[in-house]
Amino acid sequence: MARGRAAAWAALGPLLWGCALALQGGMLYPRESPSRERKSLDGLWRFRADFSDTRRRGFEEQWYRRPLRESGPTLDMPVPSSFNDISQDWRLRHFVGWVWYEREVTLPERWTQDLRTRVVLRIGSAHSYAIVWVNGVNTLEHEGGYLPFEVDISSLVQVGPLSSHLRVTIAINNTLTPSTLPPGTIRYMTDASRYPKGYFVQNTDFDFFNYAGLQRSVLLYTTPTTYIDDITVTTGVQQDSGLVNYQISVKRGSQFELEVRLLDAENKVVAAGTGTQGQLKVPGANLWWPYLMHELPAYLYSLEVRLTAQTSVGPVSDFYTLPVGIRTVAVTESQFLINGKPFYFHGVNKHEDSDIRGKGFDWPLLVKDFNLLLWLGANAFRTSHYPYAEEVLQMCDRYGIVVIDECPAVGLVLPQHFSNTSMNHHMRVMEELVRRDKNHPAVVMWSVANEPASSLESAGYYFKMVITHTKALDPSRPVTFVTNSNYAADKGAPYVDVICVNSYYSWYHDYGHLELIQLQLGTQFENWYKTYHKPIIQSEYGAETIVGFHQDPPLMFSEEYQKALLEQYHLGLDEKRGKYVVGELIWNFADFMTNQTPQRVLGNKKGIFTRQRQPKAAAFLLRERYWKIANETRYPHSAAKSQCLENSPFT
Ligand code: BDP
Repeated sequence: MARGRAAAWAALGPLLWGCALALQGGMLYPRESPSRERKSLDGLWRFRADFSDTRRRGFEEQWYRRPLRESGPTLDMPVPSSFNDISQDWRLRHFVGWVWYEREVTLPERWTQDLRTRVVLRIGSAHSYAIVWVNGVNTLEHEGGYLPFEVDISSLVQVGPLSSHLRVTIAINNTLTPSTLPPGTIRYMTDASRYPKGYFVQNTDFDFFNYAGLQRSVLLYTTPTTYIDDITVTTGVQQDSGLVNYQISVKRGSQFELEVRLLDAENKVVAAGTGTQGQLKVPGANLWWPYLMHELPAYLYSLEVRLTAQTSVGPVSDFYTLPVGIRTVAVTESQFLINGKPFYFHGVNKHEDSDIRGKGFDWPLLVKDFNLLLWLGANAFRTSHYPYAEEVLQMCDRYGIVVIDECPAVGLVLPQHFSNTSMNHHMRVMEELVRRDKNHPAVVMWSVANEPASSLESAGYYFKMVITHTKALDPSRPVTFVTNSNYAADKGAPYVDVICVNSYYSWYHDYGHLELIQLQLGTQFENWYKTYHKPIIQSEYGAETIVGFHQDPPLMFSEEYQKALLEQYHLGLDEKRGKYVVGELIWNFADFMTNQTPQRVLGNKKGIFTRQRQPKAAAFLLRERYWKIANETRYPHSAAKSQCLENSPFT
């Protein structure tokens, strides 16, 4: 069985994709090209939270009909950012309900006058339900944070000489319900002696703060009216040739021609083709490798697609360039293979989280985090527990950092979270995720959930369906979910390709008893492996640590305890590394904000870096280990020798 799985993904890779998305249209990253322009709407937006009892005053008074400042006071709100930590008003920090954003913008004349131009409004993410109006006209609704959505607004802006002024209004509701991802519940507190009338709280079962708002870039971009709507690339390797299979979808045109060229990193054309689908062969291809196995930056080709079409308003051309990494991914009974070589994940779990901007995308933070990942010798991370910004994955493609791409299914702990309504929404989110991230070579596996109650009877069918659907969407990558259930009770594990297991020995159990870790970890691994014969990743382990707390012999919460706990885990991991354990991802890269509870001191402190990205003692320990593993697992052809810890440019 395991060999069959490996054979399916190795070598050639799938020629074409198995299953059409139920979603309409592609979601190509908006890139500039000779035929496409971009206009960023990032910066200051007008903002108001609807504090009315029902939270519906904005709809009753139709705030979208006029400039927001005319219906009441507004705040300045930076985009991208979460709205929660920006103001000094504690009510806004905890706000649950509708918030309103507005931005006015002037368009270049050619966008509004040239009928061969298509104008698109794209929202990088809006957590969690969004309604969008353009000049007061309802144009789009979208459910789910963390993924982009867009709308063609040409007909709204190409209406007359004065149409270049645009008012974009976005209402966003951060309420989580049993059928959203992640799920949550609103609880009304009805004891009048303790709570005022109508008082409610948002309950969730996940361990990060539910930051919300326009947390990623908003922009306008153009394409011609007949345009390249989507490109799907899969890659394979045949002897020393790289294979690039492409499939292109064109919208709003039947009379068109497509030319495709593959350029190497020096901009030399190495292969070419025509038409909506085909295979390009690259003799002596440079493969995309994780950076510690080869070199930095990782090798990327560019797929240039050129469309020429005849339309009723004349000829149009469209150009789009997609970075392509040629690589294969396969899983055997005990290994995770990249380009046919065993790959060991030594990395981290992250969060999109920082002071003040919450989950707002931030370039300085992104680059700092990547510098820290290289310093650490981390070759992989999981996007715990939701899809990260596209710019993050682009960095991973360039840096050769491997990604387990997770959807926001975290906190599925009640039977109703496994209902048909939830399942349909979950499948749709996977469609949106695969549609957005399918072309990133760095993404080597999908994770459909984190720590669901997978021992519930209904979880079996649920995960069978969600995983089967994801595999049909993308037959080129393995699929998993991250479990903390007992190996014998887990109903979803039969359907995953890799067992990803979280455990917190000597933290949430047997507090302080570090001496038990090796035994318990060994038992955990043996149990899972003998039951499933699948490779295993230790997808979380760690200890809460307050920076600057010292205690020797180690006690919980001290830096010494975090180090000692990690050391015990590493001994247990080393027992099975090279056998069937194929990875370890520390929880967590950095401290991050959570809900307020007596268990959390200004957030979760299991980071090896603080929230301000300064190292705790454990960071140095992990760094020694990761570089040691990198040096042991490096392949002879690798040019990465200069990156060993001693000679590293980062030491
Ligand atoms: C794990 C969860 C993660 C938590 C972590 C912890 O997957 O989201 O933050 O525990 O408790 O169970 O620190």
